[in-house]
Amino acid sequence: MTLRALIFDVDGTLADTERDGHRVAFNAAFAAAGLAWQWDEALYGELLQVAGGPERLVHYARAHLHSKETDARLQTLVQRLHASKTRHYVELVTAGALKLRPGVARLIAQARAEGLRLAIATTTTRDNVIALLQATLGAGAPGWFDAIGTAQEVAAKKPDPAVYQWVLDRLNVPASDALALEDSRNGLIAATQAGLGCVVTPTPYSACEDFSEAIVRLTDLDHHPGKPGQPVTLDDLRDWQSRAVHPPSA
Ligand code: XBP
Ligand code: MG
Repeated sequence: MTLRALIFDVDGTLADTERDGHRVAFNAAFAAAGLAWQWDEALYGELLQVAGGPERLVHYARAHLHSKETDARLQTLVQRLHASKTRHYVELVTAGALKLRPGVARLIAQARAEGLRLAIATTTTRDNVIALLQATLGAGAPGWFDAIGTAQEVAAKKPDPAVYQWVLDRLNVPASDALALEDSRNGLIAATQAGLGCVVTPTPYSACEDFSEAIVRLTDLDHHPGKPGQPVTLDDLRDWQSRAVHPPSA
């Protein structure tokens, strides 16, 4: 078992995108459409249990607003709102509103220097991923990733493992030779059901979720749970992957 590939989730893992990125973009889309909908931080935390923006919108309309629209009419509205939300999100990200989480750029650089393959497995929209990679890592950054699995490549959203299976097929690497990095329970379930070991770096939104299946839970990639003041290195990831045990939580 050799570590040959790192597969990154995007939202919450590469960057803490939800509260100040996706949520803000959803609200901008609601306002632009003349809707009085408003997702505050607490409500958005609840809505995050539903993976995927379009699915989240449908859930909100049905479960919170008790919408009686037909499925077809609701889908039309949701598609229009979601396209607008994506434009607002890309604009925010391109303007530099979101930063990578600690240690992400360093580990990506280290992985590239040591010849590991890189991939993305996310439920979000492809345009959002490309914009985030370019705004934070540079115009050529999407080309560093051998597989970018998004909502455009795979319809089934996490916790379904389909996006991880798609990425592993593309990489042509067995799950035992790759590691997933996630921030949420939905993501952890998707990765582990695809046979991957998974390192979890929760966000404030996901901090109370159950991560018992994770190889390790970290505050972030710049804080090694067992070595105070030390960052997490590729060797640490190799070590955790090979032992597949649960080191102490940060
Ligand atoms: C993230 C998501 C995404 C974003 C919104 O989950 O659920 O849907 O919240 O993006 P994960 P879209 O990090 O597990 O991939 O609106 O483009 O779907
Ligand atoms: Mg995530």
